[in-house]
Amino acid sequence: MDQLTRRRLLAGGVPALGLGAAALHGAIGQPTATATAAAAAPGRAGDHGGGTAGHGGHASFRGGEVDHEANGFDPHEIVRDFDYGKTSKLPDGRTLREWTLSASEQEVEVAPGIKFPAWSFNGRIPGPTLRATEGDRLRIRFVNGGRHPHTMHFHGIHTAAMDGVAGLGAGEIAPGEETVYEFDAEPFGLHLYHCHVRPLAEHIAKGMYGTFIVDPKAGRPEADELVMVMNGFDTNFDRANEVYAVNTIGFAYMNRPIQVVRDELVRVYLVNALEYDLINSFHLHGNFFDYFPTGTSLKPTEFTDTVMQCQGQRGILEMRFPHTGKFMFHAHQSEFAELGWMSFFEVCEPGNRDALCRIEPRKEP
Ligand SMILES: [Cu+2]
Repeated sequence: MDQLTRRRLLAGGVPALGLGAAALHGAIGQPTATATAAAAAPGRAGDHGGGTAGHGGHASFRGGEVDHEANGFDPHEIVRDFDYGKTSKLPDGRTLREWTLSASEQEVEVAPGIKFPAWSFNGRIPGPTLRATEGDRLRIRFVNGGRHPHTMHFHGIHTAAMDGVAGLGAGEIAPGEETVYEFDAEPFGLHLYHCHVRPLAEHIAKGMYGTFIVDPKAGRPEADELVMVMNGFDTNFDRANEVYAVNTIGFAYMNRPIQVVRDELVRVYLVNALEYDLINSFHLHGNFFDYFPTGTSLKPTEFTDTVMQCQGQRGILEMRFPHTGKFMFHAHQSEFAELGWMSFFEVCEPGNRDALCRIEPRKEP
């Protein structure tokens, strides 16, 4: 099994991944993963070897684009998609927010031609970004539409019965079964949820995680808000990742940058959902940012251009770009960057948002 490692893939050019992964899937009898990149573009191996930026600042594993429509989700929409749930008022005046999340199984093209047999919440990876205000009552109906037991384990403060782990409360939710998790939104900050069924790393690495934001009661300053979940995919099931990304699709924001406006406050909710690698990081070019670890304080602890996060760690970044143009952000682990975790901000002139910067629509509460 050691004839195909990601380090050999890097050394030999990433396009080998397609064929290699397919061969391995056959060899070890893994389910439906397929990889068609090499077949789709024969003889071009090495054109974009290593997945680094090519002509015009584009990058990919071997050229081509991921079919977001076939995947059922688009990282360019996920990055500004916040789900406030269905809201109503409780007798005590508090806000009740309700969601339904379903676990399912689907094939996801995580890089051009590289398909991964994923498990997901609501058909997308990362799952919906659930957002509430400190003190709200939250009610999450979880339906297991997959073929394996799953749970939803939320970070935050709640009772043991609502912790979403085996043996407590509803425990593991069997295929076809459902449960309701209910608790208060506390503390304010940037949290996450994920499946907590063993083998834990596999359930998470399959794609069963999402962002959970609890806003402070007084809110945060107005900003262009982005959610970025750093993740990776072990496409040959050797407990090492072959593809790295923010919001699942390698190089998605290299090929189509995230557009922001000069001098406008940009706030990034950064979550590390990566498995198999202990540390991930976020490095910004041409600028610095304030960093709020776990988002639980309104005072930043650091003014920097690089933060690292271990598994499950997260934090809020706030920045303003003084200069227009394209600025990279990527993992400072160069190996991760070359395997997909490399992106661009494109900073546009204020007032020319429509002409120079087509900003994706935001979902309002
Ligand atoms: Cu699971």
